[in-house]
Amino acid sequence: MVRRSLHDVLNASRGPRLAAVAALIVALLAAVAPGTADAGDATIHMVYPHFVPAITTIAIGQSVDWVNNNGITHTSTGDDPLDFWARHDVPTGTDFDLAFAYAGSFSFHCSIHTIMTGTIRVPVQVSPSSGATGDAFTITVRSFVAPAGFDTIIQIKRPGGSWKPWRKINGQSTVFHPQQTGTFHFRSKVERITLGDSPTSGFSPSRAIHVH
Ligand SMILES: [Cu+2]
Repeated sequence: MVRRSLHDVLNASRGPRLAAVAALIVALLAAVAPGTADAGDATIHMVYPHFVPAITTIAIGQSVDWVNNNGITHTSTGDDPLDFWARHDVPTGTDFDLAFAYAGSFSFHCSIHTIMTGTIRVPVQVSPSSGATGDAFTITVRSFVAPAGFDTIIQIKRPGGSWKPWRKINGQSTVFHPQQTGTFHFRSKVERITLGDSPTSGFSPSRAIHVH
């Protein structure tokens, strides 16, 4: 009966039916588009004694979803002393979604099974990626909406040189005007300015600009 009715439907009015199917597909795609679902931009499975994967790379402003189907409770806890995020218990069958507004490297662990460790890596962004001396290159280190209480420390590696301190900012981005040709690299980390010992994250993955 099911097969026959489907056959009848397909032969009854092919044009309108195909349009309806196309509309349904569009609706389904919209339902699973990034940002509309509960799932994050990247998924970390909590599987004792590991976070899988152990290292996750996302863009500034994207989110990570810790998913636990392991049969036991785990936690997602930002490492001391930065404490970028507090312990969050994730019972089996549940998940925990967290957005990262800053570039940097953020290590975490399970507070229940401390051998479970992982890292979220958020690269700096550079735009454009190539240009001429004197051009304006924008180095972006955080999203528009970001938790307060953090500065961003930016380092630069000039052509032929090593990593050197460059700028400390509390905004989204800063502009670089190269005075020489070659490849320049940038990386950054956050500093928690509200704590006395000013703990920092690890440095972000770096990004390069090519000046000709
Ligand atoms: Cu655990």
